[in-house]
Amino acid sequence: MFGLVLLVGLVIVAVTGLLSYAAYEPRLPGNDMTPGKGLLGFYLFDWPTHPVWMYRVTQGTHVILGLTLVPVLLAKLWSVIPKLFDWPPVRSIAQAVERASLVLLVGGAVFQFATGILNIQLYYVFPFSFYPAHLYGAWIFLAALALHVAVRLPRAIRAVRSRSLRRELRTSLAGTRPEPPDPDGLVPADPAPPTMSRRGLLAFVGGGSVVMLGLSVGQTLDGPLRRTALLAPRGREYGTGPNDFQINKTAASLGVTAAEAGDGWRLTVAGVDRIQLSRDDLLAMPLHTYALPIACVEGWSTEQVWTGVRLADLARLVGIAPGTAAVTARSLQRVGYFGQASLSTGQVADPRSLLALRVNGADVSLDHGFPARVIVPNAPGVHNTKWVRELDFRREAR
Ligand SMILES: Nc1nc2c(c(=O)[nH]1)N[C@H]1C(S)=C(S)[C@@H](COP(=O)(O)O)O[C@H]1N2
Ligand SMILES: [Mo]
Repeated sequence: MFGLVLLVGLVIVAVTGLLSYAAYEPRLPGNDMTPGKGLLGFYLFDWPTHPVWMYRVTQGTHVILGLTLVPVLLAKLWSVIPKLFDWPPVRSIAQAVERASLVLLVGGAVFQFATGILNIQLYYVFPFSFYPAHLYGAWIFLAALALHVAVRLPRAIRAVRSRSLRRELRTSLAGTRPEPPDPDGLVPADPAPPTMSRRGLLAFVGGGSVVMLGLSVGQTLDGPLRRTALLAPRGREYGTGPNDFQINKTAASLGVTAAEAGDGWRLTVAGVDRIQLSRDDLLAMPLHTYALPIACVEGWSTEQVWTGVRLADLARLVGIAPGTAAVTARSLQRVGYFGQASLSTGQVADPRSLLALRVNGADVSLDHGFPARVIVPNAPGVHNTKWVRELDFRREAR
Protein backbone atom coordinates (compact mmCIF):
# COMPACT_ATOMS: atom_id res chain seq x y z
CA MET A 1 0.00 0.00 0.00
CA PHE A 2 2.81 2.42 0.84
CA GLY A 3 4.44 1.56 -2.47
CA LEU A 4 1.25 2.26 -4.41
CA VAL A 5 0.65 5.55 -2.58
CA LEU A 6 4.23 6.56 -3.39
CA LEU A 7 3.83 5.44 -6.99
CA VAL A 8 0.91 7.81 -7.54
CA GLY A 9 2.21 10.56 -5.25
CA LEU A 10 5.81 10.65 -6.46
CA VAL A 11 4.74 10.65 -10.10
CA ILE A 12 2.65 13.77 -9.36
CA VAL A 13 5.62 15.32 -7.53
CA ALA A 14 7.89 14.49 -10.49
CA VAL A 15 5.49 15.84 -13.12
CA THR A 16 4.89 19.10 -11.21
CA GLY A 17 8.66 19.37 -10.72
CA LEU A 18 9.29 19.03 -14.45
CA LEU A 19 6.53 21.56 -15.11
CA SER A 20 8.42 23.93 -12.82
CA TYR A 21 11.50 23.36 -14.97
CA ALA A 22 9.43 24.35 -18.02
CA ALA A 23 8.09 27.39 -16.14
CA TYR A 24 11.65 28.62 -15.67
CA GLU A 25 11.84 29.07 -19.47
CA PRO A 26 15.22 27.33 -19.48
CA ARG A 27 16.10 28.25 -23.05
CA LEU A 28 16.06 32.01 -22.35
CA PRO A 29 19.43 33.59 -21.50
CA GLY A 30 20.52 33.28 -17.89
CA ASN A 31 17.42 31.38 -16.69
CA ASP A 32 19.01 27.92 -16.56
CA MET A 33 22.74 27.58 -15.97
CA THR A 34 22.73 23.76 -15.58
CA PRO A 35 26.03 22.56 -17.03
CA GLY A 36 26.03 19.78 -19.64
CA LYS A 37 22.31 19.12 -19.29
CA GLY A 38 21.94 17.94 -22.92
CA LEU A 39 18.70 16.11 -23.53
CA LEU A 40 17.80 16.14 -19.82
CA GLY A 41 17.16 19.85 -20.08
CA PHE A 42 14.73 19.44 -22.95
CA TYR A 43 12.44 22.26 -23.86
CA LEU A 44 8.85 21.44 -24.79
CA PHE A 45 6.73 24.58 -24.68
CA ASP A 46 6.55 28.21 -23.66
CA TRP A 47 5.08 28.42 -20.17
CA PRO A 48 1.64 30.09 -20.53
CA THR A 49 0.52 33.25 -18.70
CA HIS A 50 -3.01 31.83 -18.28
CA PRO A 51 -4.45 30.85 -15.88
CA VAL A 52 -2.60 33.15 -13.48
CA TRP A 53 -2.83 30.68 -10.60
CA MET A 54 -1.47 27.61 -12.39
CA TYR A 55 2.16 27.79 -11.21
CA ARG A 56 0.84 28.48 -7.73
CA VAL A 57 -1.09 25.21 -7.91
CA THR A 58 1.56 23.04 -9.60
CA GLN A 59 4.43 24.24 -7.43
CA GLY A 60 2.32 24.28 -4.27
CA THR A 61 1.41 20.68 -5.08
CA HIS A 62 5.06 19.78 -5.72
CA VAL A 63 6.23 21.08 -2.35
CA ILE A 64 3.23 20.30 -0.13
CA LEU A 65 2.61 16.83 -1.56
CA GLY A 66 6.34 16.12 -1.26
CA LEU A 67 6.22 17.02 2.44
CA THR A 68 3.05 14.97 2.91
CA LEU A 69 4.75 11.90 1.42
CA VAL A 70 7.73 12.02 3.80
CA PRO A 71 6.13 9.70 6.41
CA VAL A 72 5.05 7.30 3.65
CA LEU A 73 8.55 7.21 2.18
CA LEU A 74 10.08 6.58 5.61
CA ALA A 75 7.56 3.80 6.33
CA LYS A 76 8.20 2.20 2.95
CA LEU A 77 11.97 2.26 3.50
CA TRP A 78 11.49 0.85 7.01
CA SER A 79 9.33 -1.98 5.64
CA VAL A 80 12.10 -3.17 3.32
CA ILE A 81 15.02 -2.73 5.72
CA PRO A 82 15.66 -6.51 5.90
CA LYS A 83 16.53 -6.28 2.20
CA LEU A 84 19.44 -4.05 3.07
CA PHE A 85 21.08 -6.97 4.88
CA ASP A 86 20.45 -9.57 2.17
CA TRP A 87 23.20 -12.21 2.32
CA PRO A 88 24.97 -13.19 0.14
CA PRO A 89 24.66 -9.73 -1.44
CA VAL A 90 24.76 -11.06 -5.00
CA ARG A 91 23.10 -14.28 -6.08
CA SER A 92 22.64 -13.80 -9.81
CA ILE A 93 23.38 -11.17 -12.43
CA ALA A 94 19.71 -10.22 -12.63
CA GLN A 95 19.55 -9.79 -8.88
CA ALA A 96 22.76 -7.73 -8.89
CA VAL A 97 21.30 -5.41 -11.54
CA GLU A 98 18.12 -5.00 -9.53
CA ARG A 99 20.03 -4.25 -6.33
CA ALA A 100 22.15 -1.67 -8.13
CA SER A 101 18.95 -0.03 -9.40
CA LEU A 102 17.66 0.03 -5.81
CA VAL A 103 20.72 2.04 -4.77
CA LEU A 104 19.67 4.64 -7.36
CA LEU A 105 15.99 4.37 -6.35
CA VAL A 106 16.48 4.71 -2.60
CA GLY A 107 19.45 7.04 -2.94
CA GLY A 108 17.60 9.13 -5.51
CA ALA A 109 14.48 9.40 -3.36
CA VAL A 110 16.45 10.31 -0.24
CA PHE A 111 18.55 12.82 -2.21
CA GLN A 112 15.51 14.49 -3.80
CA PHE A 113 13.60 14.74 -0.52
CA ALA A 114 16.64 15.94 1.43
CA THR A 115 17.70 18.61 -1.08
CA GLY A 116 14.09 19.73 -1.62
CA ILE A 117 13.36 20.08 2.09
CA LEU A 118 16.67 21.81 2.88
CA ASN A 119 15.98 24.22 0.02
CA ILE A 120 12.45 25.16 1.11
CA GLN A 121 13.82 25.67 4.62
CA LEU A 122 16.37 28.09 3.08
CA TYR A 123 19.10 26.01 4.68
CA TYR A 124 21.73 25.82 1.96
CA VAL A 125 24.17 23.45 3.61
CA PHE A 126 24.86 21.28 0.58
CA PRO A 127 28.12 22.14 -1.19
CA PHE A 128 26.51 22.24 -4.65
CA SER A 129 23.93 24.36 -6.34
CA PHE A 130 20.38 23.16 -5.69
CA TYR A 131 18.83 23.68 -9.10
CA PRO A 132 21.03 21.42 -11.30
CA ALA A 133 21.42 18.87 -8.49
CA HIS A 134 17.66 18.54 -8.00
CA LEU A 135 17.16 18.30 -11.78
CA TYR A 136 19.79 15.59 -12.27
CA GLY A 137 18.59 13.80 -9.13
CA ALA A 138 15.06 13.74 -10.55
CA TRP A 139 16.14 11.99 -13.73
CA ILE A 140 18.22 9.42 -11.86
CA PHE A 141 15.33 8.73 -9.51
CA LEU A 142 12.77 8.51 -12.34
CA ALA A 143 14.91 6.09 -14.35
CA ALA A 144 15.34 3.84 -11.31
CA LEU A 145 11.62 4.14 -10.48
CA ALA A 146 10.61 3.11 -14.01
CA LEU A 147 12.80 0.02 -13.76
CA HIS A 148 11.54 -0.80 -10.26
CA VAL A 149 7.90 -0.49 -11.32
CA ALA A 150 8.48 -2.64 -14.40
CA VAL A 151 10.00 -5.37 -12.22
CA ARG A 152 7.72 -5.08 -9.17
CA LEU A 153 4.29 -3.87 -10.21
CA PRO A 154 2.73 -7.35 -10.68
CA ARG A 155 4.07 -8.35 -7.25
CA ALA A 156 2.67 -5.17 -5.66
CA ILE A 157 -0.76 -5.73 -7.19
CA ARG A 158 -0.79 -9.36 -6.01
CA ALA A 159 0.18 -8.24 -2.50
CA VAL A 160 -2.59 -5.62 -2.33
CA ARG A 161 -5.15 -8.11 -3.70
CA SER A 162 -4.12 -10.75 -1.15
CA ARG A 163 -5.83 -8.83 1.66
CA SER A 164 -9.11 -7.02 2.00
CA LEU A 165 -8.47 -3.48 3.21
CA ARG A 166 -11.82 -3.41 4.93
CA ARG A 167 -11.03 -6.55 6.89
CA GLU A 168 -7.57 -5.23 7.85
CA LEU A 169 -9.15 -2.04 9.19
CA ARG A 170 -11.27 -4.19 11.51
CA THR A 171 -8.37 -6.35 12.72
CA SER A 172 -6.89 -5.36 16.07
CA LEU A 173 -3.45 -6.28 17.37
CA ALA A 174 -4.81 -9.46 19.00
CA GLY A 175 -5.98 -10.74 15.60
CA THR A 176 -2.86 -9.66 13.68
CA ARG A 177 -0.89 -12.55 12.17
CA PRO A 178 2.52 -12.34 10.50
CA GLU A 179 2.77 -12.52 6.74
CA PRO A 180 3.22 -16.00 5.32
CA PRO A 181 6.77 -16.69 4.04
CA ASP A 182 7.32 -15.01 0.68
CA PRO A 183 9.66 -15.72 -2.23
CA ASP A 184 11.32 -12.31 -1.79
CA GLY A 185 12.55 -13.19 1.67
CA LEU A 186 11.11 -10.02 3.21
CA VAL A 187 9.23 -11.89 5.89
CA PRO A 188 11.16 -13.28 8.87
CA ALA A 189 11.26 -17.07 8.99
CA ASP A 190 10.50 -17.13 12.70
CA PRO A 191 8.74 -13.88 13.59
CA ALA A 192 8.21 -12.62 17.12
CA PRO A 193 4.59 -11.78 18.09
CA PRO A 194 3.41 -8.57 16.35
CA THR A 195 3.66 -5.31 18.29
CA MET A 196 1.43 -3.31 15.99
CA SER A 197 -1.62 -4.06 13.85
CA ARG A 198 -1.59 -3.30 10.14
CA ARG A 199 -4.34 -0.71 10.63
CA GLY A 200 -2.25 0.79 13.43
CA LEU A 201 0.67 1.22 11.04
CA LEU A 202 -1.59 2.74 8.37
CA ALA A 203 -3.09 5.13 10.93
CA PHE A 204 0.34 6.07 12.29
CA VAL A 205 1.84 6.82 8.87
CA GLY A 206 -1.35 8.41 7.53
CA GLY A 207 -1.57 10.54 10.68
CA GLY A 208 2.03 11.66 10.11
CA SER A 209 1.14 12.66 6.57
CA VAL A 210 -1.92 14.61 7.71
CA VAL A 211 0.27 16.48 10.21
CA MET A 212 2.82 17.35 7.49
CA LEU A 213 0.03 18.54 5.21
CA GLY A 214 -1.67 20.57 7.94
CA LEU A 215 1.55 22.29 9.02
CA SER A 216 2.60 23.32 5.52
CA VAL A 217 -0.41 23.90 3.27
CA GLY A 218 -1.11 27.34 4.79
CA GLN A 219 1.93 28.86 3.08
CA THR A 220 0.42 28.07 -0.32
CA LEU A 221 -3.17 29.00 0.55
CA ASP A 222 -1.96 32.22 2.22
CA GLY A 223 -4.33 34.69 3.88
CA PRO A 224 -5.25 33.91 7.50
CA LEU A 225 -4.29 30.26 6.93
CA ARG A 226 -0.66 31.28 6.58
CA ARG A 227 -0.55 31.35 10.39
CA THR A 228 -1.04 27.58 10.45
CA ALA A 229 2.05 26.85 8.35
CA LEU A 230 4.40 26.07 11.24
CA LEU A 231 6.84 24.43 8.82
CA ALA A 232 7.23 27.62 6.75
CA PRO A 233 10.64 29.16 7.35
CA ARG A 234 9.58 32.80 7.04
CA GLY A 235 7.20 34.98 9.10
CA ARG A 236 3.79 33.43 9.50
CA GLU A 237 2.12 36.70 10.36
CA TYR A 238 2.37 40.12 8.82
CA GLY A 239 0.74 43.43 9.65
CA THR A 240 -2.15 44.82 7.69
CA GLY A 241 -0.21 47.44 5.69
CA PRO A 242 -0.03 47.39 1.88
CA ASN A 243 3.54 46.03 1.91
CA ASP A 244 2.96 43.50 4.68
CA PHE A 245 3.46 40.21 2.89
CA GLN A 246 6.22 37.67 2.61
CA ILE A 247 9.79 38.81 2.04
CA ASN A 248 12.41 36.16 1.48
CA LYS A 249 15.35 38.35 0.65
CA THR A 250 15.50 41.90 1.92
CA ALA A 251 17.27 44.69 0.08
CA ALA A 252 19.86 44.83 2.87
CA SER A 253 20.63 41.11 2.60
CA LEU A 254 21.53 41.61 -1.07
CA GLY A 255 23.36 44.90 -0.65
CA VAL A 256 20.72 47.03 -2.39
CA THR A 257 20.64 50.46 -0.72
CA ALA A 258 17.90 53.06 -0.45
CA ALA A 259 20.34 55.57 -1.97
CA GLU A 260 20.80 53.77 -5.29
CA ALA A 261 17.08 52.98 -5.42
CA GLY A 262 16.27 56.65 -4.67
CA ASP A 263 15.88 59.84 -6.73
CA GLY A 264 18.94 59.23 -8.89
CA TRP A 265 17.57 55.90 -10.13
CA ARG A 266 16.92 55.63 -13.85
CA LEU A 267 15.45 52.69 -15.73
CA THR A 268 17.29 51.80 -18.92
CA VAL A 269 15.00 50.36 -21.60
CA ALA A 270 16.83 48.86 -24.55
CA GLY A 271 15.38 47.65 -27.83
CA VAL A 272 15.78 49.22 -31.25
CA ASP A 273 16.23 52.46 -29.30
CA ARG A 274 17.76 52.87 -25.88
CA ILE A 275 16.16 55.27 -23.41
CA GLN A 276 16.31 56.14 -19.72
CA LEU A 277 13.23 56.77 -17.62
CA SER A 278 12.83 58.19 -14.12
CA ARG A 279 10.20 56.86 -11.76
CA ASP A 280 8.09 59.96 -12.49
CA ASP A 281 8.36 59.23 -16.23
CA LEU A 282 7.01 55.75 -15.54
CA LEU A 283 4.21 57.06 -13.32
CA ALA A 284 3.18 59.41 -16.15
CA MET A 285 2.63 56.42 -18.49
CA PRO A 286 -0.69 54.53 -18.57
CA LEU A 287 -0.88 52.51 -15.34
CA HIS A 288 -2.73 49.24 -14.97
CA THR A 289 -3.78 47.32 -11.89
CA TYR A 290 -4.11 43.53 -11.55
CA ALA A 291 -4.34 41.06 -8.69
CA LEU A 292 -1.49 38.64 -9.32
CA PRO A 293 0.20 36.04 -7.15
CA ILE A 294 3.87 35.66 -6.40
CA ALA A 295 4.37 31.91 -6.34
CA CYS A 296 7.84 30.87 -5.23
CA VAL A 297 9.51 27.64 -6.27
CA GLU A 298 9.77 27.02 -2.50
CA GLY A 299 6.02 26.41 -2.37
CA TRP A 300 4.77 29.57 -0.67
CA SER A 301 2.60 32.03 -2.53
CA THR A 302 0.70 35.23 -1.94
CA GLU A 303 -1.67 37.27 -4.11
CA GLN A 304 -1.44 41.08 -4.08
CA VAL A 305 -2.86 43.93 -6.12
CA TRP A 306 -0.11 45.41 -8.31
CA THR A 307 -0.10 48.67 -10.25
CA GLY A 308 2.45 49.52 -12.90
CA VAL A 309 3.41 50.00 -16.52
CA ARG A 310 2.83 47.20 -19.01
CA LEU A 311 6.02 45.53 -20.23
CA ALA A 312 4.38 45.62 -23.67
CA ASP A 313 4.09 49.44 -23.49
CA LEU A 314 7.77 49.72 -22.52
CA ALA A 315 8.69 47.48 -25.47
CA ARG A 316 6.76 49.77 -27.85
CA LEU A 317 8.59 52.80 -26.44
CA VAL A 318 11.88 51.41 -27.76
CA GLY A 319 10.53 50.35 -31.13
CA ILE A 320 9.68 46.72 -30.37
CA ALA A 321 6.29 45.26 -31.23
CA PRO A 322 5.04 43.08 -28.33
CA GLY A 323 4.91 39.44 -29.35
CA THR A 324 8.20 39.71 -31.22
CA ALA A 325 10.64 40.09 -28.34
CA ALA A 326 11.78 38.46 -25.13
CA VAL A 327 13.22 40.59 -22.35
CA THR A 328 15.95 40.29 -19.78
CA ALA A 329 15.33 42.26 -16.58
CA ARG A 330 18.48 43.21 -14.66
CA SER A 331 18.40 44.53 -11.11
CA LEU A 332 20.52 46.80 -8.94
CA GLN A 333 21.63 43.74 -7.01
CA ARG A 334 25.27 42.81 -7.52
CA VAL A 335 25.62 39.79 -5.20
CA GLY A 336 23.86 36.43 -4.85
CA TYR A 337 21.51 34.77 -7.29
CA PHE A 338 18.38 35.96 -9.13
CA GLY A 339 19.67 39.45 -9.85
CA GLN A 340 18.29 39.02 -13.37
CA ALA A 341 15.74 36.92 -15.24
CA SER A 342 14.51 36.58 -18.80
CA LEU A 343 10.87 36.52 -19.87
CA SER A 344 9.46 34.99 -23.05
CA THR A 345 7.75 36.84 -25.92
CA GLY A 346 4.40 35.57 -24.66
CA GLN A 347 5.08 36.91 -21.18
CA VAL A 348 6.14 40.31 -22.54
CA ALA A 349 3.00 40.51 -24.70
CA ASP A 350 0.53 39.65 -21.91
CA PRO A 351 -1.28 42.86 -20.90
CA ARG A 352 -1.06 41.86 -17.22
CA SER A 353 2.74 41.65 -17.25
CA LEU A 354 3.82 44.74 -15.37
CA LEU A 355 6.77 46.70 -14.26
CA ALA A 356 5.06 47.32 -10.92
CA LEU A 357 5.53 50.62 -9.10
CA ARG A 358 2.80 50.25 -6.50
CA VAL A 359 1.22 47.44 -4.52
CA ASN A 360 -2.15 47.53 -2.75
CA GLY A 361 -2.36 51.27 -3.40
CA ALA A 362 1.03 52.24 -1.92
CA ASP A 363 4.53 52.54 -3.36
CA VAL A 364 6.27 49.19 -3.49
CA SER A 365 8.57 49.11 -0.44
CA LEU A 366 12.33 48.80 -0.79
CA ASP A 367 12.23 45.16 0.33
CA HIS A 368 9.56 44.39 -2.27
CA GLY A 369 11.64 45.93 -5.05
CA PHE A 370 11.34 49.74 -4.98
CA PRO A 371 11.55 51.67 -7.27
CA ALA A 372 10.17 49.07 -9.70
CA ARG A 373 9.75 45.33 -9.96
CA VAL A 374 8.54 42.85 -12.53
CA ILE A 375 5.24 41.03 -11.97
CA VAL A 376 4.20 38.45 -14.57
CA PRO A 377 1.05 36.31 -14.43
CA ASN A 378 1.68 32.62 -13.76
CA ALA A 379 5.48 32.99 -13.71
CA PRO A 380 7.60 31.41 -10.99
CA GLY A 381 8.34 34.00 -8.27
CA VAL A 382 12.02 34.02 -9.19
CA HIS A 383 11.23 35.74 -12.50
CA ASN A 384 9.54 38.67 -10.77
CA THR A 385 12.80 40.62 -10.58
CA LYS A 386 12.97 43.29 -7.87
CA TRP A 387 14.91 46.60 -8.04
CA VAL A 388 14.91 46.56 -11.85
CA ARG A 389 17.52 48.88 -13.40
CA GLU A 390 17.37 47.66 -16.99
CA LEU A 391 14.89 46.02 -19.36
CA ASP A 392 16.65 44.62 -22.39
CA PHE A 393 14.22 43.64 -25.17
CA ARG A 394 15.56 41.28 -27.81
CA ARG A 395 13.78 40.33 -31.01
CA GLU A 396 13.19 36.61 -31.27
CA ALA A 397 13.07 34.70 -34.54
CA ARG A 398 9.92 32.61 -34.65
N1 LIG B 1 16.65 41.26 -7.66
C1 LIG B 1 16.01 40.18 -7.13
N2 LIG B 1 14.74 39.94 -7.45
C2 LIG B 1 14.09 38.86 -6.93
C3 LIG B 1 14.75 37.97 -6.05
C4 LIG B 1 16.10 38.24 -5.73
O1 LIG B 1 16.76 37.51 -4.97
N3 LIG B 1 16.70 39.35 -6.28
N4 LIG B 1 14.07 36.88 -5.54
C5 LIG B 1 13.00 36.36 -6.40
C6 LIG B 1 12.23 35.30 -5.79
S1 LIG B 1 13.00 33.78 -5.67
C7 LIG B 1 10.92 35.44 -5.43
S2 LIG B 1 10.00 34.13 -4.92
C8 LIG B 1 10.27 36.78 -5.48
C9 LIG B 1 9.76 37.16 -4.12
O2 LIG B 1 10.86 37.14 -3.28
P1 LIG B 1 10.88 37.91 -1.88
O3 LIG B 1 10.03 37.14 -0.95
O4 LIG B 1 12.34 37.86 -1.50
O5 LIG B 1 10.39 39.29 -2.12
O6 LIG B 1 11.16 37.79 -5.90
C10 LIG B 1 12.07 37.46 -6.90
N5 LIG B 1 12.80 38.64 -7.28
MO1 LIG C 1 11.46 32.27 -5.05
